[in-house]
Amino acid sequence: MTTKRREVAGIRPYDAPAGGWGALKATAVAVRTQMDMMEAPVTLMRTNQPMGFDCPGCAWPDKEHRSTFQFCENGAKAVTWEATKKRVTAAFLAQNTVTSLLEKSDYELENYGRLTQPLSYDRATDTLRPVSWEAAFDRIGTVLRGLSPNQTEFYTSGRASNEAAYLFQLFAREYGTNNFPDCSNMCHEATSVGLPRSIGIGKGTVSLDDFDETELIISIGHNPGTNHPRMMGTLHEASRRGVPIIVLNPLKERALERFTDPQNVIEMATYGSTRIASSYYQVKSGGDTAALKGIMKALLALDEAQRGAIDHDFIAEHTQGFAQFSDDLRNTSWESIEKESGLQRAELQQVAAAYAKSRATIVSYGMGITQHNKGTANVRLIADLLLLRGNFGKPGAGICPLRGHSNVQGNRTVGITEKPSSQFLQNLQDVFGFTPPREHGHDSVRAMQAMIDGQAKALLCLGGNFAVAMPESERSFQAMKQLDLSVHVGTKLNRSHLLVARETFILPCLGRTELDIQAGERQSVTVEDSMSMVHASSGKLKPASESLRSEPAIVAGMAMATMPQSKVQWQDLVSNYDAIRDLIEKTIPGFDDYNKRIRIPGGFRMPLPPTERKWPTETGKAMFSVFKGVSEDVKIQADDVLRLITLRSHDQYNTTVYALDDRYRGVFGRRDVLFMNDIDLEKHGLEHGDLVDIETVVSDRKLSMPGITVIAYDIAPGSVGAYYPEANVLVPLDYFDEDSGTPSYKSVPVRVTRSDKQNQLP
Ligand SMILES: Nc1nc2c(c(=O)[nH]1)N[C@H]1C(S)=C(S)[C@@H](COP(=O)(O)OP(=O)(O)OC[C@H]3O[C@@H](n4cnc5c(=O)[nH]c(N)nc54)[C@H](O)[C@@H]3O)O[C@H]1N2
Ligand SMILES: Nc1nc2c(c(=O)[nH]1)N[C@H]1C(S)=C(S)[C@@H](COP(=O)(O)OP(=O)(O)OC[C@H]3O[C@@H](n4cnc5c(=O)[nH]c(N)nc54)[C@H](O)[C@@H]3O)O[C@H]1N2
Ligand SMILES: [Mo]
Repeated sequence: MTTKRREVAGIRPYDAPAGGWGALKATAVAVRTQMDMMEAPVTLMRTNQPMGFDCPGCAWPDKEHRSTFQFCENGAKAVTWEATKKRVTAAFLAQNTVTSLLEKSDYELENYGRLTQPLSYDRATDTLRPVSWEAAFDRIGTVLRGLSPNQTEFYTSGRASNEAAYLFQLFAREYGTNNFPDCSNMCHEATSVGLPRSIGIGKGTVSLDDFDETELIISIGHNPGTNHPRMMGTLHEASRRGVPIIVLNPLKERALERFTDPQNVIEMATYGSTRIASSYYQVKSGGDTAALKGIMKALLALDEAQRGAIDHDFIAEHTQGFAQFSDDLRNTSWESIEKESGLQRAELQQVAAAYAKSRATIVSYGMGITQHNKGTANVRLIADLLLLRGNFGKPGAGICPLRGHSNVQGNRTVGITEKPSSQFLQNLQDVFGFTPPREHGHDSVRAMQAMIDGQAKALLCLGGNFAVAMPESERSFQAMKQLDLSVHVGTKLNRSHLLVARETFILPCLGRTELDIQAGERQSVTVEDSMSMVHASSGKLKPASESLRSEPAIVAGMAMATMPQSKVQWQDLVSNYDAIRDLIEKTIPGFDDYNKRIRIPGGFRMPLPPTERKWPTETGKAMFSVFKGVSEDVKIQADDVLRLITLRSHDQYNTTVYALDDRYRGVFGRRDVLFMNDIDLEKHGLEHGDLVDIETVVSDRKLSMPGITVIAYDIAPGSVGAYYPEANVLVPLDYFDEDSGTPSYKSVPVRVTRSDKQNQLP
């Protein structure tokens, strides 16, 4: 970038490495603005410790939960945000109508602090008013009994514990529905659907030890410096061992370039840093399908030239479908691969050559792979790549999906799914004596469509911010208001709570960090991390208010009020969570000696057959996939159509915005920007700092976002980026992966034009 750019407010390059002193400073600010200084150090030290709570930040594991406190800036933000001193009081709510609160930003809403008592919406005054727990439960029960079960949607956000999630699915299934929209449907559903088809189980296969032994890491479509910060320690270590790290990502992400480990005294003292990516390929948004096919095509060519680039013995013994798979690769042209991926043949050949040399490879991936309308196919292509060299069931190798919410994987394991297996339903029937519904239910997109069509009448949310997380805000916000009943179990106020239905209840719960006493005993819950480790989590802080209840207690309260004749002993389960775990053990495989094993520090690992080269697929073999062609289904392709990526900033947790900076990308105090490559700026006749309008290219309706400041950024040409959740107004609800139902949040076809508002700039 040689040309001198105009100054744009809040935009300045951040030249420092990720981590380091910048991260320490940011942590201090988070603590100062949210927490009591006396409590903060103790609370932070308890994160991910044997007798402490599991970090609500991300699902990256810890070495046996025994390590000394691992510093993590964004983990600290997640903890301090929950352990804040700020409170939403009845007096505050009496003074602020729901209509006026809806004018506030997502950041302001949560920043009012913790919810302190159950609330119900009062239409006459347009305010949220305190209500007793019993009155709330009674009314929820009465409304639900008046509906047919399939008119109710049971939404889960992946922070809920195994115990709360298990009770939630039990409630819904005894009530009579499999409608389980779930944050996973917007996140790693492509993994949950794609991997079972390839290797027989929808989970990652690596452990932290594998990172110690790996010879190559390929990182595709995830941003660990922000979203899985504890992974940075692992990558840092690997890089220092000389392990090549190949990155495929349209954006230059600072943490994937270089990182200073705050635990490393020398690096900190000398202002040093470690390079992370050994090579960085800026694939186009949605271009991974083509890139992966290109790498594998090159690998086959290498093998033809000199046998040994692929593992023929492994393929013969353990897989099926190789012939069709390799035929398809041979028939895919380099021209189409280069065009769609935005990468050169020679670059993809380099990746193939590095891969052919490595005896143990890990591929890690995140939302850059799954949130596309070919997300499931993308995941399967990654599995294919690993199968080609037998990178399952050996040390240092495997697939590593980076999960989202800290217990999203556990929620799935304990039965939050709209497509339950018949065996699981039978187990419920045998143990509880009620007949669960067999027909499949709604995922997130289908639930929202049912709400828009008026088929769904009630929505119960175990956490989360459903309407804001979903695509097409205009329609999803309206759908919330059409409901007869919405119920939100949450810790902080958010927009979904305020998009009130005919009747709305907000039920405040204990957070992870807080002490949970039932029948006089301290309780712990359990969670499963990205590497299938299940362990206990137990908070110690004094609850934010005396009126809070635990998530299991709230779910049980609603269930008892809805089903007075229930066959489940809800009260006993709430009195002692061991009793919930006993039921999980009885109905779900892999939880043998559950209560015993979670009392061992570090917990235990769920079964992962592919790590022993066992493949619980229909054929008993690992399956290659065939992806015809190279591209996503883009309804409208034209020269001036760009692909929009919706992104998280460094200062946010999903719809929770902690602050307005995105330090590593050089954006400060604002979120109303569009990242664009210099080449595209020039093509569009735009300059860094111009005001633009974005419009989604859909045929039948207008989705637009006016008045955004376009800024020059090192992003693949043809791709642009804007922040989630603001940009959800642009994501079409009906543009999703058919296999997994995941919205295409990372490849929305858009046009960008100079804004009329430009003239109004000062
Ligand atoms: N601090 C913090 N931690 C979090 C979260 C948070 O919001 N804040 N969210 C949690 C949740 S629920 C989740 S799911 C995870 C999300 O963690 P990530 O998977 O890291 O999610 P995103 O921020 O959406 O970033 C996606 C990355 O993919 C790249 N990308 C976008 N499109 C493409 C593409 O087409 N191809 C490729 N190869 N790359 C692409 C983007 O440039 C970006 O670097 O993090 C979890 N942890
Ligand atoms: N455009 C676009 N949209 C996306 C994405 C994207 O990349 N781009 N990513 C998608 C992804 S990966 C995900 S996972 C979804 C996230 O969707 P959700 O999981 O629905 O959203 P969150 O923002 O994580 O939910 C925040 C709320 O959870 C509540 N909460 C926090 N802690 C607790 C707790 O301990 N218990 C309870 N009961 N409630 C709690 C608080 O009230 C808070 O306001 O968004 C999706 N939407
Ligand atoms: Mo997620």
